[in-house]
Amino acid sequence: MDSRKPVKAVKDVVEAAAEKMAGVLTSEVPGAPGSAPPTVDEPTTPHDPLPPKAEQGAPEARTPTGATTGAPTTANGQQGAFLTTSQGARLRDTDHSLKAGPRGPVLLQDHHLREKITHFDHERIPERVVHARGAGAHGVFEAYGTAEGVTKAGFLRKGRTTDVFVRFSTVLGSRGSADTVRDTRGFATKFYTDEGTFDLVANNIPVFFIQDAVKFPDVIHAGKPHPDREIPQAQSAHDTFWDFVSLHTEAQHHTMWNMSDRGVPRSYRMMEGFGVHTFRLVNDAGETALVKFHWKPKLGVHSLTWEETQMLGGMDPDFHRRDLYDAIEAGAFPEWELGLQVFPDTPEETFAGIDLLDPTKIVPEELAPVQPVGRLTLNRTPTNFFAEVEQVAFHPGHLPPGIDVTNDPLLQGRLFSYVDTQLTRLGGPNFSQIPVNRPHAPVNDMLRDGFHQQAVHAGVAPYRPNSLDGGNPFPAGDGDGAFVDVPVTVAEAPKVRANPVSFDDHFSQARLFWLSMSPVEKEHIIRAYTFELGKCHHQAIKERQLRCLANVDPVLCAEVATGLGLPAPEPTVPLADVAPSAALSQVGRQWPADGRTVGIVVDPARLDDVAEVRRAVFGAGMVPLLVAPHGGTVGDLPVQRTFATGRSVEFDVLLVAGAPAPAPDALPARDAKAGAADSANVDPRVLLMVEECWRHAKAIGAWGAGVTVLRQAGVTGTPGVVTGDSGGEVLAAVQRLMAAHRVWERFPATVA
Ligand code: HDE
Repeated sequence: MDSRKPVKAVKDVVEAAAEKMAGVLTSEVPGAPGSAPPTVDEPTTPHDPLPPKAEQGAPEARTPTGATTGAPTTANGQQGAFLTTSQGARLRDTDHSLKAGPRGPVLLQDHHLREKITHFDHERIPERVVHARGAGAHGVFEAYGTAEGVTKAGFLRKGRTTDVFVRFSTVLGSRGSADTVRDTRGFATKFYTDEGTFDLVANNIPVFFIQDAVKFPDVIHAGKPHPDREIPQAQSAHDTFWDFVSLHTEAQHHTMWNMSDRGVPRSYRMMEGFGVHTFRLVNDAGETALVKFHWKPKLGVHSLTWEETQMLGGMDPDFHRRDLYDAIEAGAFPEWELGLQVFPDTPEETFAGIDLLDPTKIVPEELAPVQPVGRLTLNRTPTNFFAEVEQVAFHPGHLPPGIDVTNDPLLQGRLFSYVDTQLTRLGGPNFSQIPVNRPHAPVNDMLRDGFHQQAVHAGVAPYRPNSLDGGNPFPAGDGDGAFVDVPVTVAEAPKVRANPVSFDDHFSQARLFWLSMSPVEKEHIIRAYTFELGKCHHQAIKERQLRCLANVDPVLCAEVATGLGLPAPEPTVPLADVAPSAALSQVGRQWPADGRTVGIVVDPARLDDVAEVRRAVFGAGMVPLLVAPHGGTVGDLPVQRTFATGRSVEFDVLLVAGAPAPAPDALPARDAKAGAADSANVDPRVLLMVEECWRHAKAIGAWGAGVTVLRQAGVTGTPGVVTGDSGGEVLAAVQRLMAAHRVWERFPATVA
C-alpha cells in the first residue's frame, strides 16, 4: 500500500474547476489569477495541485540531452497534496519555527526553517545586463516552404511546424521597470528545431547604435542611469545618453527610430522584428545568399501616444506584459510572418550601394522586398515566469545547418557575449540543460561536469578520437546533416583596428527615415527630441545634438531648436539625396483589431443594448471592459473597472452607453480625478475618460443617453466621434475606425 497516498484525492474537484475555466475562457474577460475560482473560506480538504490555466504551457518535458520523456509538462511542477521538504518528507507545520518552549529561543536544529529561509535567501539571480525587463510566451512556427531555394534548414521546409519560445523586452530598464518607456524592444525567438536550436535574437528596430561590438559597453553605460544617483530609470532622456550619441554619430540613425513612434509600441503584438545583421544562408547545393530577417505582425505596427506611455507608467507599468498574456488567454493569438530580404552573396557584400555588414543601415523594402517564409503564432503563456522567461538564454550563435553568420563586426562580438553572460546569470556552463533551454534535437556533446550538471553521462571517453567508447561520438559525414561553416574567403589585409570607409556615412539613412514619415509621425519625432533634450542639464549637449539634427534635416533641426530655445545650426555635411521608403511609415493602412480592448461606460439605470454590444465585442475577437460607478455587477453583467479604478489609457476605444450621474465617491477628496471636470449631472471621471480618449486620438462612440455625455465633453461632431441610435450600429462604425488604429485627422500636423 502506498503510505503517501493523499488522504482524500479530489481529482473530481480539480477537473470540475478546469471545466469551469474552459467555459470562462470563451466568454469572459481574461486575467483570472488561477485555474479555479477561490473559496471565501480557507480550503482544508487535501487535494492534488490545481492544473495550470487553460492558456498556460510549460517547456516540453525533455531530458537534459534532448530526448522526449513522455511525461506531461506538469511533471516539472509540484506533486501530491501535502507540503513536503525539498527531499519529499511530509511536513506537519510550516507556520512556526522549532523553539525551546513557545517563547523561544529558536533551535538551530530546525532543518525545515533553515532550508526554507536559505532557499529564499538565494531566490534572485542577476538580471540581464541589458533587456532585463521582458515577457515571453510559447508558440509554433509553420514554414511555407518558400525559403527552400536559399537554405537547407529543415525547419523552413514546406509545412514543417516547430515549437518556439519568444521573449520580448525593453533594453535599458531594470527587471521591475515600466513597460511603456521610450526604448528599443527586444524580440528574441528560440526555434526548437530537430537539427538543433535556432535563436533569432532580434529587435523591433532594424539598425543599431554602434557598428562594432567593442562599443557595446559604451553605449549601454551611456544609456543606463547615471552612476552616482542611479537615475533616470529605463529611459534615454538624460545627459549621458545624449552626450554619447551626439559624439558617436553612427548612433544617429538608431536614435531617430527611438525618437519615432517605434520607441513607444502599443503592444508587443504590434511590433515588427528585425534580425538587424545580415546573415548568410546556404542551400542543399551549397549555394549561399545574404539575407536580413524580418518579422511582420498580423495586426500591423502601432504605437502609444507619448502621454499614454507616461500615464501607463503609473497606472499599469505591466501594460505590455498584460496585453500579451490577456490576448493569448482571450484566444487572440499574436501572429507574425517571418520574411527574408535576399541579396546575392557577392565579394563586396553590398546591395544597391548599401554595405550589408554595416548594422546602422537598412535596405529599403522598395529595393529588396520582404519575402514571407513562415508564420509564427504565440498560443501559450508561461506556467512559471522565472523558470521560463527569466531563465531562457538566447544566443545568436545557436544556428542550425543552413544558417550562418557574416563578418558584421557587431554580430561577431555578440557571438562571444551571449554565452559569456549566462555564466554569471545562470550560474555556470550548463544553462542549456534548464528546461526552457533544452534542445529538441538529440544532444551528444563532450561537455562534462560543471555547476548544476543534470545529465548523467555514460561512457568513459568524452574525448576524440577514442576507442574505449567505440569511437562515439562520431563527426557527422556528408549527408548526415552536419553544420558546416561556409568556407568564405577572407580577404588578405593587414591586422588593424579600423572600419571600412563605407561605415563613415552616419546621416543619410537617418534622413531617409525622417523623409519617409507622414506629417503626424514627424510631429511625434520633433516632440520626442524636444522632450528628451529638454531633460538634459547641459546646454553643450543640446547644442551638439542639434548639430547632428542639422545634418539630418533643417525642418527637424529648426523645430527642435525652437522648443529648446536655442538657435538652429547649419549642416556640416551636404544633406543626403535619398528616396523615402513608404514601408517605414506606420500610418495609412488598415489592420485587424483582434484582442483590442473596448471600454464601455455604463449607467446602471440604463443598460439597454449593453449586453448585446458586449457580446458583439467578444464575437469580434476583442475584449470588452465594463466601467461602472461601483464594482460587482450591473444587471447581470460583471464590472471590470469602476470610475475610480479605470483610466482611459487601458482602452483602445471608448463606448459610452449611458450618462451615469456622479457616483457617491465622485469627491476630489476621495478621488482626485473627480476634480477634473465640473459637472452636476454626469460623473466627472466619465467626462475625463472621454477627454483623454479624444486627446489620444481614439475612436469614441455613444448611443442613447451617452450622446449627452459626449455633448457635455464638447467632442460631438469631431473626427472619429460616432453617435447613433443603437449600440450595434455605433460599435460597427467604431470598428471601422479602429482599422486605422487612431483618428489621425483629429490633430492636423503643421510640418509637411
Ligand atoms: Fe544583445 N545582449 N548585445 N543585442 N540582446 C543580450 O544576453 C550584446 C544586440 C538582444 O530576451 C545579453 O542573455 C552585445 C543587437 C536581445 O533574453 C548580452 C551586443 C541586438 C536580447 C547581450 C549586443 C540585440 C539581448 C544580455 C553588441 C538586436 C535579450 C542578457 C555587439 C539584433 C534576449 C543575455 C532575451 C541580450 C550582448 C547587441 C538583441 C549581454 C555585446 C544588435 C533581444 O549577452
